[in-house]
Amino acid sequence: MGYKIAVVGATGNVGRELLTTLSERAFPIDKITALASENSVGRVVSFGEEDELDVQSLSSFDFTGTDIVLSSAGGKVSAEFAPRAAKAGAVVIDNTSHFRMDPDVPLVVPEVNPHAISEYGQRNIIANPNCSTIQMVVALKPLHDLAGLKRVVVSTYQSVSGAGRAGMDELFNQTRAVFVNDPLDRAEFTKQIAFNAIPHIDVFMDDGSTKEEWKMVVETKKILDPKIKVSATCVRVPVFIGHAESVNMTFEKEVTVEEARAALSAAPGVVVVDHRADEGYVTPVESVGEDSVYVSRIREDISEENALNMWVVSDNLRKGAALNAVQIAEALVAGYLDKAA
Ligand code: NAP
Ligand code: 3JM
Repeated sequence: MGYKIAVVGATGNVGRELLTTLSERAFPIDKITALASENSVGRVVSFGEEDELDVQSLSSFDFTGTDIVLSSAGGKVSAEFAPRAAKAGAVVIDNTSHFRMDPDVPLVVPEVNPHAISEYGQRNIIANPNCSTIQMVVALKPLHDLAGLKRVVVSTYQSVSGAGRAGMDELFNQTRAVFVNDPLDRAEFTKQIAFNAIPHIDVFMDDGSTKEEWKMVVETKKILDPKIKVSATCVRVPVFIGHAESVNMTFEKEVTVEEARAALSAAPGVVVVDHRADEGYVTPVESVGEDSVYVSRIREDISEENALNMWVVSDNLRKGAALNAVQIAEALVAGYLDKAA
Protein backbone atom coordinates (compact mmCIF):
# COMPACT_ATOMS: atom_id res chain seq x y z
CA MET A 1 0.00 0.00 0.00
CA GLY A 2 1.17 3.46 -0.80
CA TYR A 3 -0.03 6.90 -1.81
CA LYS A 4 -1.61 8.29 -4.95
CA ILE A 5 0.80 10.91 -6.25
CA ALA A 6 0.56 13.44 -9.08
CA VAL A 7 3.53 15.40 -10.47
CA VAL A 8 2.59 18.69 -12.14
CA GLY A 9 5.21 20.00 -14.61
CA ALA A 10 6.50 16.44 -15.08
CA THR A 11 8.21 17.22 -18.41
CA GLY A 12 10.29 20.10 -16.97
CA ASN A 13 13.72 20.26 -15.32
CA VAL A 14 12.31 20.08 -11.80
CA GLY A 15 9.47 17.69 -12.67
CA ARG A 16 11.79 15.10 -14.20
CA GLU A 17 14.05 15.37 -11.13
CA LEU A 18 10.98 14.93 -8.90
CA LEU A 19 10.17 11.63 -10.67
CA THR A 20 13.79 10.46 -10.37
CA THR A 21 13.96 11.38 -6.68
CA LEU A 22 10.64 9.68 -5.82
CA SER A 23 11.89 6.53 -7.54
CA GLU A 24 15.42 6.59 -6.07
CA ARG A 25 14.13 7.09 -2.53
CA ALA A 26 11.43 4.40 -2.99
CA PHE A 27 8.63 6.69 -1.89
CA PRO A 28 5.58 4.52 -1.07
CA ILE A 29 3.50 4.94 -4.23
CA ASP A 30 0.27 3.22 -5.16
CA LYS A 31 -0.29 5.20 -8.35
CA ILE A 32 1.69 7.99 -9.97
CA THR A 33 0.40 10.42 -12.61
CA ALA A 34 2.53 12.74 -14.75
CA LEU A 35 0.81 16.04 -15.62
CA ALA A 36 1.89 18.89 -17.90
CA SER A 37 0.38 21.25 -20.48
CA GLU A 38 -1.84 20.17 -23.39
CA ASN A 39 1.26 20.33 -25.63
CA SER A 40 2.80 17.33 -23.86
CA VAL A 41 -0.17 14.97 -24.11
CA GLY A 42 1.06 11.94 -26.07
CA ARG A 43 4.58 12.21 -24.66
CA VAL A 44 6.03 9.85 -22.07
CA VAL A 45 8.37 10.56 -19.16
CA SER A 46 10.69 8.10 -17.39
CA PHE A 47 9.93 6.97 -13.88
CA GLY A 48 12.92 5.12 -12.46
CA GLU A 49 15.01 2.74 -14.58
CA GLU A 50 12.12 0.70 -15.97
CA ASP A 51 8.85 2.60 -16.08
CA GLU A 52 7.44 5.17 -18.45
CA LEU A 53 4.41 7.33 -17.69
CA ASP A 54 2.02 8.77 -20.28
CA VAL A 55 1.81 12.52 -19.76
CA GLN A 56 -1.72 13.76 -19.08
CA SER A 57 -3.17 17.24 -19.30
CA LEU A 58 -3.30 19.19 -16.03
CA SER A 59 -6.29 21.28 -17.09
CA SER A 60 -8.65 18.31 -17.41
CA PHE A 61 -7.27 16.21 -14.51
CA ASP A 62 -9.61 15.37 -11.60
CA PHE A 63 -7.62 15.34 -8.32
CA THR A 64 -10.29 13.41 -6.39
CA GLY A 65 -8.51 10.47 -4.71
CA THR A 66 -5.01 11.96 -5.15
CA ASP A 67 -3.15 12.12 -1.81
CA ILE A 68 -0.15 14.32 -2.65
CA VAL A 69 0.64 16.62 -5.58
CA LEU A 70 4.22 17.73 -6.22
CA SER A 71 4.08 20.75 -8.50
CA SER A 72 6.58 22.78 -10.55
CA ALA A 73 4.91 24.43 -13.53
CA GLY A 74 5.31 28.12 -12.65
CA GLY A 75 3.45 30.47 -10.34
CA LYS A 76 0.44 31.20 -12.57
CA VAL A 77 -0.26 27.50 -13.09
CA SER A 78 -0.05 26.81 -9.33
CA ALA A 79 -2.31 29.78 -8.52
CA GLU A 80 -5.01 28.22 -10.67
CA PHE A 81 -4.76 24.49 -10.03
CA ALA A 82 -3.43 24.21 -6.41
CA PRO A 83 -6.63 25.46 -4.68
CA ARG A 84 -8.62 23.12 -6.97
CA ALA A 85 -6.44 20.12 -6.01
CA ALA A 86 -6.47 21.09 -2.32
CA LYS A 87 -10.28 21.35 -2.37
CA ALA A 88 -10.45 17.84 -3.85
CA GLY A 89 -8.53 16.61 -0.77
CA ALA A 90 -4.93 16.43 -2.03
CA VAL A 91 -2.00 18.03 -0.19
CA VAL A 92 -0.06 20.18 -2.67
CA ILE A 93 3.70 20.58 -2.20
CA ASP A 94 4.37 23.54 -4.46
CA ASN A 95 7.77 24.51 -5.89
CA THR A 96 6.78 27.95 -7.16
CA SER A 97 7.02 31.27 -5.34
CA HIS A 98 3.25 31.83 -5.55
CA PHE A 99 2.19 30.68 -2.04
CA ARG A 100 5.51 30.96 -0.16
CA MET A 101 4.75 34.12 1.79
CA ASP A 102 1.08 33.28 2.49
CA PRO A 103 0.85 33.18 6.32
CA ASP A 104 -1.44 30.14 6.10
CA VAL A 105 1.06 28.16 4.01
CA PRO A 106 4.09 26.59 5.72
CA LEU A 107 7.43 27.18 3.96
CA VAL A 108 9.59 24.18 4.78
CA VAL A 109 13.17 22.94 4.69
CA PRO A 110 13.07 19.65 6.64
CA GLU A 111 16.56 20.09 8.18
CA VAL A 112 15.60 23.56 9.43
CA ASN A 113 11.88 23.89 10.34
CA PRO A 114 10.19 20.46 9.97
CA HIS A 115 7.63 21.36 12.68
CA ALA A 116 6.06 23.92 10.30
CA ILE A 117 4.59 21.02 8.28
CA SER A 118 1.99 20.63 11.07
CA GLU A 119 0.24 23.74 9.68
CA TYR A 120 -0.33 22.21 6.26
CA GLY A 121 -4.08 21.73 6.83
CA GLN A 122 -4.93 25.44 6.80
CA ARG A 123 -4.89 25.46 2.97
CA ASN A 124 -3.72 21.90 2.18
CA ILE A 125 -0.67 23.56 0.56
CA ILE A 126 3.00 23.41 1.62
CA ALA A 127 5.51 25.65 -0.16
CA ASN A 128 9.03 24.66 -1.18
CA PRO A 129 11.44 27.61 -0.90
CA ASN A 130 13.56 29.10 -3.68
CA CYS A 131 16.63 27.06 -4.63
CA SER A 132 19.10 29.71 -3.42
CA THR A 133 17.29 30.07 -0.10
CA ILE A 134 17.18 26.32 0.56
CA GLN A 135 20.92 25.65 0.32
CA MET A 136 21.75 28.79 2.31
CA VAL A 137 19.41 28.10 5.25
CA VAL A 138 20.59 24.48 5.53
CA ALA A 139 24.11 25.86 6.13
CA LEU A 140 23.01 28.82 8.28
CA LYS A 141 20.85 26.80 10.71
CA PRO A 142 23.68 25.12 12.72
CA LEU A 143 25.58 28.43 12.92
CA HIS A 144 22.47 30.33 14.05
CA ASP A 145 21.95 27.71 16.79
CA LEU A 146 25.61 28.08 17.80
CA ALA A 147 26.11 31.84 17.98
CA GLY A 148 22.94 33.70 16.91
CA LEU A 149 22.99 35.24 13.44
CA LYS A 150 22.58 39.01 13.30
CA ARG A 151 23.20 39.69 9.62
CA VAL A 152 23.84 37.74 6.40
CA VAL A 153 25.26 39.22 3.20
CA VAL A 154 25.09 36.77 0.28
CA SER A 155 26.13 36.88 -3.37
CA THR A 156 24.94 34.01 -5.56
CA TYR A 157 26.40 32.36 -8.65
CA GLN A 158 23.29 30.64 -10.07
CA SER A 159 23.24 28.08 -12.86
CA VAL A 160 21.02 28.35 -15.94
CA SER A 161 19.01 25.21 -15.09
CA GLY A 162 17.21 27.42 -12.54
CA ALA A 163 15.62 29.08 -15.57
CA GLY A 164 14.19 25.78 -16.86
CA ARG A 165 14.93 23.68 -19.94
CA ALA A 166 14.86 26.80 -22.12
CA GLY A 167 17.62 28.40 -20.01
CA MET A 168 19.89 25.39 -20.46
CA ASP A 169 19.25 25.36 -24.21
CA GLU A 170 20.09 29.07 -24.44
CA LEU A 171 23.50 28.62 -22.76
CA PHE A 172 24.26 25.63 -25.00
CA ASN A 173 23.21 27.38 -28.23
CA GLN A 174 24.98 30.66 -27.43
CA THR A 175 28.20 28.85 -26.48
CA ARG A 176 28.12 26.98 -29.78
CA ALA A 177 27.30 30.18 -31.68
CA VAL A 178 30.33 31.97 -30.17
CA PHE A 179 32.64 29.19 -31.38
CA VAL A 180 31.24 29.00 -34.93
CA ASN A 181 30.78 32.76 -35.21
CA ASP A 182 26.98 32.63 -35.61
CA PRO A 183 24.71 35.43 -34.37
CA LEU A 184 23.63 34.93 -30.73
CA ASP A 185 19.90 34.36 -30.09
CA ARG A 186 18.58 35.63 -26.78
CA ALA A 187 15.16 34.87 -25.21
CA GLU A 188 15.37 33.60 -21.61
CA PHE A 189 18.12 35.88 -20.30
CA THR A 190 18.28 39.66 -20.51
CA LYS A 191 21.89 39.69 -21.76
CA GLN A 192 24.24 37.18 -23.38
CA ILE A 193 24.77 34.35 -20.85
CA ALA A 194 27.57 32.44 -22.63
CA PHE A 195 30.97 33.58 -21.24
CA ASN A 196 29.23 36.25 -19.14
CA ALA A 197 27.61 36.96 -15.73
CA ILE A 198 24.21 38.65 -15.35
CA PRO A 199 23.22 40.42 -12.07
CA HIS A 200 19.51 40.12 -12.82
CA ILE A 201 17.25 37.15 -11.93
CA ASP A 202 13.46 37.58 -11.98
CA VAL A 203 11.89 41.04 -12.21
CA PHE A 204 13.04 44.32 -10.66
CA MET A 205 11.32 45.54 -7.47
CA ASP A 206 10.60 49.21 -6.63
CA ASP A 207 13.66 49.48 -4.33
CA GLY A 208 16.10 48.39 -7.09
CA SER A 209 16.54 44.82 -5.84
CA THR A 210 15.39 41.90 -7.99
CA LYS A 211 12.58 39.55 -6.97
CA GLU A 212 15.07 36.68 -6.64
CA GLU A 213 17.01 38.78 -4.08
CA TRP A 214 13.77 39.70 -2.29
CA LYS A 215 12.82 35.98 -2.13
CA MET A 216 16.11 35.16 -0.38
CA VAL A 217 15.49 37.88 2.23
CA VAL A 218 11.86 37.17 3.10
CA GLU A 219 12.05 33.38 2.80
CA THR A 220 15.12 33.16 5.09
CA LYS A 221 13.28 35.22 7.71
CA LYS A 222 10.14 33.05 7.46
CA ILE A 223 12.05 29.75 7.67
CA LEU A 224 14.86 30.55 10.11
CA ASP A 225 14.24 33.72 12.15
CA PRO A 226 12.54 37.04 11.30
CA LYS A 227 15.19 38.93 13.32
CA ILE A 228 18.06 38.04 10.95
CA LYS A 229 18.98 40.88 8.56
CA VAL A 230 19.67 39.61 5.04
CA SER A 231 21.19 41.40 2.03
CA ALA A 232 21.38 39.45 -1.26
CA THR A 233 22.81 39.94 -4.75
CA CYS A 234 21.74 37.22 -7.21
CA VAL A 235 23.80 36.59 -10.34
CA ARG A 236 23.23 34.16 -13.23
CA VAL A 237 26.44 32.51 -14.44
CA PRO A 238 27.17 30.21 -17.41
CA VAL A 239 27.03 26.96 -15.44
CA PHE A 240 24.46 24.31 -16.39
CA ILE A 241 23.61 22.82 -12.96
CA GLY A 242 24.66 23.74 -9.40
CA HIS A 243 24.32 27.04 -7.54
CA ALA A 244 27.17 28.58 -5.51
CA GLU A 245 26.95 31.27 -2.83
CA SER A 246 29.48 33.48 -1.08
CA VAL A 247 28.01 34.06 2.39
CA ASN A 248 29.20 36.63 4.95
CA MET A 249 27.74 36.28 8.46
CA THR A 250 27.81 38.46 11.58
CA PHE A 251 26.93 36.79 14.90
CA GLU A 252 25.69 37.91 18.34
CA LYS A 253 28.50 35.95 20.02
CA GLU A 254 32.11 35.20 19.23
CA VAL A 255 32.48 32.06 17.11
CA THR A 256 35.74 30.54 15.96
CA VAL A 257 36.32 28.90 12.59
CA GLU A 258 36.89 25.59 14.41
CA GLU A 259 33.55 25.85 16.25
CA ALA A 260 31.73 26.74 13.03
CA ARG A 261 33.35 23.85 11.17
CA ALA A 262 32.40 21.38 13.94
CA ALA A 263 28.77 22.59 14.00
CA LEU A 264 28.49 22.41 10.20
CA SER A 265 30.09 18.95 10.07
CA ALA A 266 27.50 17.64 12.54
CA ALA A 267 24.54 19.25 10.77
CA PRO A 268 22.03 17.15 8.77
CA GLY A 269 22.30 17.60 5.00
CA VAL A 270 25.67 19.41 5.17
CA VAL A 271 29.06 18.11 4.02
CA VAL A 272 32.12 20.22 4.89
CA VAL A 273 34.96 20.07 2.33
CA ASP A 274 37.47 22.70 3.40
CA HIS A 275 41.17 21.90 2.99
CA ARG A 276 42.72 25.27 2.12
CA ALA A 277 44.63 23.64 -0.74
CA ASP A 278 44.22 23.04 -4.45
CA GLU A 279 40.95 21.11 -4.95
CA GLY A 280 40.12 21.42 -1.23
CA TYR A 281 36.69 22.99 -1.88
CA VAL A 282 33.55 22.06 -3.85
CA THR A 283 32.45 23.68 -7.12
CA PRO A 284 28.98 23.51 -8.76
CA VAL A 285 30.00 20.87 -11.33
CA GLU A 286 30.95 18.49 -8.51
CA SER A 287 27.58 18.93 -6.80
CA VAL A 288 25.55 17.68 -9.79
CA GLY A 289 23.38 14.67 -8.93
CA GLU A 290 24.34 14.89 -5.24
CA ASP A 291 21.95 15.44 -2.34
CA SER A 292 24.15 17.43 0.05
CA VAL A 293 24.78 21.09 0.68
CA TYR A 294 28.57 21.51 0.50
CA VAL A 295 30.37 24.10 2.64
CA SER A 296 33.93 25.19 1.87
CA ARG A 297 36.23 28.21 2.44
CA ILE A 298 35.11 28.72 6.07
CA ARG A 299 37.17 31.65 7.35
CA GLU A 300 37.19 34.63 9.64
CA ASP A 301 36.06 37.99 8.28
CA ILE A 302 38.90 40.09 9.64
CA SER A 303 37.09 43.35 8.83
CA GLU A 304 34.38 42.81 11.46
CA GLU A 305 33.90 41.41 15.00
CA ASN A 306 32.17 38.03 15.32
CA ALA A 307 32.00 37.56 11.56
CA LEU A 308 32.73 34.62 9.24
CA ASN A 309 32.69 33.89 5.50
CA MET A 310 31.81 30.63 3.76
CA TRP A 311 31.19 29.18 0.27
CA VAL A 312 28.03 27.09 -0.15
CA VAL A 313 27.32 24.84 -3.15
CA SER A 314 24.45 22.49 -4.02
CA ASP A 315 22.62 20.91 -6.97
CA ASN A 316 19.77 23.40 -7.47
CA LEU A 317 17.51 20.80 -9.07
CA ARG A 318 18.03 18.28 -6.22
CA LYS A 319 18.24 19.89 -2.75
CA GLY A 320 17.29 23.23 -4.31
CA ALA A 321 14.00 21.84 -5.62
CA ALA A 322 13.03 18.17 -6.12
CA LEU A 323 14.80 16.55 -3.17
CA ASN A 324 13.55 19.15 -0.69
CA ALA A 325 9.98 18.66 -1.96
CA VAL A 326 10.23 14.85 -1.68
CA GLN A 327 11.71 15.18 1.84
CA ILE A 328 8.67 17.29 2.76
CA ALA A 329 6.41 14.56 1.34
CA GLU A 330 8.30 11.93 3.36
CA ALA A 331 7.90 13.92 6.57
CA LEU A 332 4.23 14.53 5.77
CA VAL A 333 3.40 10.84 5.36
CA ALA A 334 5.56 9.81 8.34
CA GLY A 335 4.07 12.28 10.79
CA TYR A 336 0.88 13.87 9.59
CA LEU A 337 -1.22 12.03 7.00
CA ASP A 338 -3.75 9.62 8.46
CA LYS A 339 -3.61 7.03 5.74
CA ALA A 340 -1.17 4.23 6.59
CA ALA A 341 1.19 3.34 3.75
P1 NAP B 1 10.77 24.01 -17.17
O1 NAP B 1 11.90 23.06 -17.40
O2 NAP B 1 10.55 25.12 -18.12
O3 NAP B 1 9.42 23.14 -17.06
C1 NAP B 1 8.16 23.74 -16.94
C2 NAP B 1 7.11 22.66 -16.70
O4 NAP B 1 5.86 23.28 -16.46
C3 NAP B 1 6.92 21.73 -17.90
O5 NAP B 1 6.61 20.44 -17.44
C4 NAP B 1 5.71 22.34 -18.58
O6 NAP B 1 4.98 21.43 -19.35
C5 NAP B 1 4.89 22.74 -17.38
N1 NAP B 1 3.88 23.72 -17.71
C6 NAP B 1 4.04 24.93 -18.25
N2 NAP B 1 2.85 25.53 -18.46
C7 NAP B 1 1.90 24.66 -18.06
C8 NAP B 1 0.49 24.67 -18.01
N3 NAP B 1 -0.21 25.72 -18.44
N4 NAP B 1 -0.14 23.60 -17.52
C9 NAP B 1 0.54 22.53 -17.08
N5 NAP B 1 1.87 22.44 -17.11
C10 NAP B 1 2.56 23.50 -17.57
O7 NAP B 1 10.89 24.69 -15.75
P2 NAP B 1 11.51 24.12 -14.37
O8 NAP B 1 12.91 24.53 -14.23
O9 NAP B 1 11.15 22.68 -14.22
O10 NAP B 1 10.71 24.98 -13.32
C11 NAP B 1 9.31 24.92 -13.23
C12 NAP B 1 8.84 25.81 -12.10
O11 NAP B 1 9.30 25.30 -10.87
C13 NAP B 1 9.37 27.24 -12.17
O12 NAP B 1 8.55 28.04 -12.97
C14 NAP B 1 9.40 27.64 -10.75
O13 NAP B 1 8.18 28.21 -10.35
C15 NAP B 1 9.62 26.34 -10.02
N6 NAP B 1 11.01 26.18 -9.58
C16 NAP B 1 11.16 26.02 -8.27
C17 NAP B 1 12.38 25.80 -7.74
C18 NAP B 1 12.43 25.59 -6.25
O14 NAP B 1 11.53 25.10 -5.67
N7 NAP B 1 13.43 25.91 -5.56
C19 NAP B 1 13.50 25.76 -8.55
C20 NAP B 1 13.34 25.92 -9.92
C21 NAP B 1 12.06 26.12 -10.42
P3 NAP B 1 5.13 21.36 -20.97
O15 NAP B 1 6.38 20.58 -21.24
O16 NAP B 1 3.89 20.67 -21.38
O17 NAP B 1 5.21 22.77 -21.46
C1 3JM C 1 12.50 29.68 -9.99
O1 3JM C 1 6.05 31.72 -12.37
C2 3JM C 1 7.06 31.68 -13.05
O2 3JM C 1 7.14 32.21 -14.16
C3 3JM C 1 8.25 30.93 -12.51
C4 3JM C 1 9.35 31.81 -12.04
C5 3JM C 1 10.41 31.03 -11.30
C6 3JM C 1 10.37 30.85 -9.91
C7 3JM C 1 9.17 31.29 -9.15
O3 3JM C 1 9.03 32.50 -8.88
O4 3JM C 1 8.38 30.42 -8.80
C8 3JM C 1 11.49 30.49 -12.02
C9 3JM C 1 12.51 29.82 -11.37
C10 3JM C 1 11.43 30.20 -9.25
C11 3JM C 1 11.44 30.05 -7.77
O5 3JM C 1 11.76 28.95 -7.30
O6 3JM C 1 11.20 31.03 -7.05
